[in-house]
Amino acid sequence: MPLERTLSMIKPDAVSKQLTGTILQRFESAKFTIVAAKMMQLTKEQAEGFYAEHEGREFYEPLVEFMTSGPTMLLVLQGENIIPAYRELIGKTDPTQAAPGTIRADFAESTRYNAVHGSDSPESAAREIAYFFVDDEICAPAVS
Ligand code: RTP
Ligand code: MG
Repeated sequence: MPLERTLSMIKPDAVSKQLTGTILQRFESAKFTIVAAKMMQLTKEQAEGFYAEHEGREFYEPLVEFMTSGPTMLLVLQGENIIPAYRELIGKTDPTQAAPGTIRADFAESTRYNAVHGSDSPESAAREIAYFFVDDEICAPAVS
C-alpha cells in the first residue's frame, strides 16, 4: 500500500465547539501521523481559491462565508493508503448519510457545517498541501 499524505482541516464549526482535541485523537487512533499542523483564520481569497472547483454552485458562497467565520486547524497527515482511509474515517459529506462512528456522523451539524475536510485524490492532496504548507513546515522526509 502506498505511503500517502492528505490535507486535513478541522473546520470552524468543530474548532468553535472545542472538538479539536477529540478529532485529533481519532486521527491518531487510526494510526495517522501528524506531520504538519497550524491554526489559521482563512481569508475570503484563501477560501475561494481552495474551493475553486465548486465556484458557481449554489453552496459556494455560503461555504466561503462558513470557512472564513473562525479559525481552522490545518493538518498534513501521513499514512499507508491514507487518502481513502481518511475519507472513510470522516464519513460522507452529509452527516445523515455518514456511517455510524465516523467523525461527521458524530460531530457534523449539516452538509455544510460538517466538521472536517479531507483531500479526495492524490492530485487534490498535492495541490491542497502546497496551498497551505511549504516543505519546511512538514516534519517528515518527502514521500514519492
Ligand atoms: P471536503 O472537500 O470539505 O472534504 O468535503 P467533501 O469532499 O465531502 O465535499 P465537497 O463536495 O468537496 O464539498 C465541499 C464542502 O462544501 C460544503 N457543502 N455544502 N449542499 C451544501 O450545502 C453543501 N455541499 C457541500 C461542505 O462543507 C463540504 O464539505
Ligand atoms: Mg471535497
